Amino acid sequence: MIRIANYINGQYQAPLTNSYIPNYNPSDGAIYGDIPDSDASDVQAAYKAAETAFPEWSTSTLEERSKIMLRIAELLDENLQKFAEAESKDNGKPVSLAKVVDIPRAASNFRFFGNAITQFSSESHESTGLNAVNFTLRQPIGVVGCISPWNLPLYLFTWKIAPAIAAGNCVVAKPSEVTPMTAYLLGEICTQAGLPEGVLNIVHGLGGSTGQAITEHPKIKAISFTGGTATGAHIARIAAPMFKKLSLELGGKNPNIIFADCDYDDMLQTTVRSSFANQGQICLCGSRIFVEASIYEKFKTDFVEKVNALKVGHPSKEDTNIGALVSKSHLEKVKSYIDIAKSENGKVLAGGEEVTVDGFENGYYLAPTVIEVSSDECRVNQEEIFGPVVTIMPFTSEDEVLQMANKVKYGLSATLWTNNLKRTMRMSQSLQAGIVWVNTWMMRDLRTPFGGVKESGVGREGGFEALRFFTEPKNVCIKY
Ligand code: TXE
Repeated sequence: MIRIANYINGQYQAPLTNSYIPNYNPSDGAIYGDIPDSDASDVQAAYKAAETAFPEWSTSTLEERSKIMLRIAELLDENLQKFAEAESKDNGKPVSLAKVVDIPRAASNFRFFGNAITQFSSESHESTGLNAVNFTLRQPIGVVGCISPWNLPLYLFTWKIAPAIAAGNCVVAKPSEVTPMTAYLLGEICTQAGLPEGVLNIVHGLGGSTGQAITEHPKIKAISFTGGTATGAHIARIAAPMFKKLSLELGGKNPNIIFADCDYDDMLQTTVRSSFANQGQICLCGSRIFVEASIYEKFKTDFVEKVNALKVGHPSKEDTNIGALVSKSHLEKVKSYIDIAKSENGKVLAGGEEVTVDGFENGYYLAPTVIEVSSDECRVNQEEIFGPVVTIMPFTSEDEVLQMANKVKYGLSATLWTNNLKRTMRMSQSLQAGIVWVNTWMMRDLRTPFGGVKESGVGREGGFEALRFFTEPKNVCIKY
């Protein structure tokens, strides 16, 4: 049993509540540790540490901040295996995936923002004829709150923390209670890298108590949140009357639009990945696949064959493509959508069933599932399932598919497969999404703005957008 602790003021500390919640291993369904069930008193202790650290950290040189952040990145790289195994055990994802995606990306987040802060600049405006010059000071906000989800635990946790501290803020952060382990391990790395006490404080606990206390804290002036849309709306309701800065990265129901003129093999291979990577538990997964009618039957056959060849297995096995879903309750939710699909005349072409993995019979495994739907308006095509379930249906014209693609409440990302340049431009302009990938999926350049429209969120993370979010612009006008 592993008992984890909060990381406050550079020290690991038991929660003031002295209360704990169990932590499950999704690959076998067993409890393997427990985590602090922190409340507002723990959040207050974290806030105090952050407040105390702020004057010094916010006036430290960019070189000092950058050096520490690059060291954190290096230490994450050096501890790749340990972190990847911890992530896999907590989340159910294949260790092989955590080793090439989650942990390297967490290191990149620190490396990227450690460098970006040295290049961050602000505008100046000479007011000619008025003998005045205006410039913008970009000052850190103070103490900020970062709340992250369970699907890409350390990856998304550090995607918020790194720009926040690079910009000179001090942080009270909460990882998901479902996947707290790598955030816990990060504390030790930060201490080793020389991050001053109190700059980053990590409080573990449930959303409704710990997360709520961060959101409600009157002196935590900004909240960066990634998670479900309903939770995002709840946080927005609390934060709005307190005039907090808010960055919300929420759910998605992303279209994957395939035209007959695409590079077929590349499309097919990438579509398997964009459908089922991380057990389909990525907000960017292309869960609605629209295929041009002329290649629909061929695609259907080839896709189903490839999906059936994916190996569902224990996350520690090298040949596992699909690991376990994150929790029992999430597995039940995803399965319920398969039943909904059937009741709406959806045809299950692949998967649709739980999988029993030998020796791990209580794990949360589900076969990658492909559902052919007859209408884009059915629930499985409209609601976020967030698991290894995709729908497919044909389309006949660009206008038709554009309408269907946009006819959901979400607008995070869209993928387009075509070699027609004019169509690429037309569609990119008209798709209601924060990110459009053309002939690729989830190719990330950390300088680009990242986020969604409609109910997929508010604000953008990434690059200078994140540094802008975590700073307050102040106009200084000097008359000379
Ligand atoms: O997320 P929650 P859940 C979607 C996906 C999933 C659904 C619900 O559809 O099925 O959301 O997942 C914290 N105040 N995504 O329930 O609850 C919580 O502790 C403050 C999309 O796991 O939104 C955790 O740290 N914080 C998504 C974080 O919010 C609160 C990734 C996210 O949890 C809180 C994950 C509160 N009142 C799920 N309640 C994406 N966009 O990538 C909860 N939290």
